[in-house]
Amino acid sequence: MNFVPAALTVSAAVCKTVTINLTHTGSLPRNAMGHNWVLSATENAQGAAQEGWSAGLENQYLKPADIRVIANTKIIGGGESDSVSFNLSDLKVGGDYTFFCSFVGHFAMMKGTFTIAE
Ligand SMILES: [Cu+2]
Repeated sequence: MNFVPAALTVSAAVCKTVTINLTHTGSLPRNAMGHNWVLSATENAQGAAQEGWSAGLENQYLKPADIRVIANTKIIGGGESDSVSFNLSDLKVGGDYTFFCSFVGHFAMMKGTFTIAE
């Protein structure tokens, strides 16, 4: 139960837009072992994840309109995929960002660093 790779680096000079393609390589359905990919500032990641648990699967385990969430895919189950695109111009080069899964209980293991280089 982890992201591969666990660290992502993008170049602000090269990329205006980033697209994340998330694939769930397991086999369990989304209600049992769903995963998503959520980006936030590192200082906001744990709060956004834990407060998302009560929002339920229908809200992708994220508080609706949570301003701490920069980008997210939906929750997917085994064999499924989803993508999300977002604009790098809203983010800071050298900023401290974390991506994580907001499915209940996954935050401790499912997270990684998102780095924006020059
Ligand atoms: Cu997960």
